[in-house]
Amino acid sequence: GLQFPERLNCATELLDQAVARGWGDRPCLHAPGLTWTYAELLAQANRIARVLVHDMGLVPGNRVLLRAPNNPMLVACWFAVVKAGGIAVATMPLLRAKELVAILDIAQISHVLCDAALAEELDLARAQSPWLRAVRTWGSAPGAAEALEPAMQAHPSHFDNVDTAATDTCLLGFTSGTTGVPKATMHFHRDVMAICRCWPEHVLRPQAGDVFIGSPPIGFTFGLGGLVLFPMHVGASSVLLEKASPPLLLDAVQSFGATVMFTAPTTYRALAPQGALLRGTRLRKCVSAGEALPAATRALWKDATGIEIIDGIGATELLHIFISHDEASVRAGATGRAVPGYRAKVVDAEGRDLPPGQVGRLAVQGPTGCRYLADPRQTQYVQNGWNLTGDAYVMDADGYFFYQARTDDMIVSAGYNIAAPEVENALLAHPAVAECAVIGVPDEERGQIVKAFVVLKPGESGDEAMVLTLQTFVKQTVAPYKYPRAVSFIAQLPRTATGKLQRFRLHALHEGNMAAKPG
Ligand code: 3UK
Repeated sequence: GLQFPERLNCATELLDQAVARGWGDRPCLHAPGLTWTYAELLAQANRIARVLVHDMGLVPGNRVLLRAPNNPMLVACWFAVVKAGGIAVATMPLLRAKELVAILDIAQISHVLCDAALAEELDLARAQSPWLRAVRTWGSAPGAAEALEPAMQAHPSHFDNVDTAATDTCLLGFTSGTTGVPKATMHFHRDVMAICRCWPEHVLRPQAGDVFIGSPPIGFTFGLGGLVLFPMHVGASSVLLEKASPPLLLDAVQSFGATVMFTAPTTYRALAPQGALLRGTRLRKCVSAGEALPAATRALWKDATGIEIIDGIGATELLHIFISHDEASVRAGATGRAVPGYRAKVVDAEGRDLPPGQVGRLAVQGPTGCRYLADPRQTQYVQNGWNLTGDAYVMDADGYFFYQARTDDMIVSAGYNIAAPEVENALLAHPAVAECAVIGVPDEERGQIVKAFVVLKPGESGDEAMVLTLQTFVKQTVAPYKYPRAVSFIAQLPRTATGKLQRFRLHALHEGNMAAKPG
């Protein structure tokens, strides 16, 4: 089992100890035109920690909002906060003032460290916060008020980390908002070390020479783990990209010689046509999380690059991945098995265990788990000591878990249970389809019907003939009653900043269209 001492600061373990172990001269973080060694990152983090404590009045337990695209300074700020015993609240770069106001309020943020490139929305938000005491910005014009760098230069580059308890909170993760209302999850120093030990040691098995890369923001715990914590835990390095659209990511994998990539299924689909360019590069491991990985996407990527994707389901509430598989134990259509350290099962509506083969709610238990910050939804997520992730899964006799849908995305049509992703996967296999999303919409006769929103590949036309083609195609690959009775073509799907489909927006779109129709 995982044992941690009573006093533990995860910044000490991951950063100070890395240098103490003799990794100081190893590369730690890369960005275009820049590499920081472990020793350089430590020195930067120490100076920032001194600014936080001596200039900004931070005391242990204060919450510090971090706002930046993925870059080395963001990582230095994250460690500075944790070193000083504060609570890091890394946020999604795309958030606007309105969303920032909600976070400043929910998390009772007292301090902010912000990249000047993203200061505008913060300036709109900060006036509305009663808790905020001090802000520093980096990368601003020389002489700017609240500039971080001159303050850093006024301090020495050593700092004695605050002696925190293993069960002190060190970070707040905000959930990605597929349903709109954000929740903050609390995680301890111990939890950070636990996720470094579980999935990476048993599934990813990275080495010191690995170069990590990927698209998820550090404000999303998928990115924090994959691009910061996991590489540093083994003395490897990580490439941080401020913009990581599929073509930029592809270029960066090539130019930085990346070996381990983290991204979401949509990116693998978008990159697959150029995937052959990755043959002969150093890339050897590709991780997918955030959304279910369709079997067709796995096959597409394998054909293009020769690489078997490592799928894994994680959640902000559990901090990182808890069901996954390595390249050698892929089972078609399955997310994988419980990561060593975690237990997973499928339960019915009353929380009773279901046998293999039956669809139910996924329940997970392990070294990390959900602690919402002052939110009544805590008792929905954690019941009888098990975390209910809101996903419908089925387990086979060997303990492999097969994703069905979000519990809310099970469609009941004329008495049939239909999982939206199953229809989506069937549609995705058609060569004209680039992306698609399926919802259940109200229907007088059948209760609900399956409606598909389809993004076509360039050059395809969304006419009546295409609707028929797609409907016929689905009927040929899955049970005919699952075919989409309504098909609507759209230019792009609504997604969260983490790349997750927002089905609630499609429901709103459908209702809007219905209301607009005369009669
Ligand atoms: C869904 C998946 C099927 C699932 C996350 C890795 O996604 C992360 O956290 P979020 O809080 O969302 C959690 C929900 O997303 N999901 C994620 N991965 C998969 N569904 N297959 C997958 N591989 O509905 C889950 O409940 O945004 C992912 C690491 C850290 C994370 N926070």
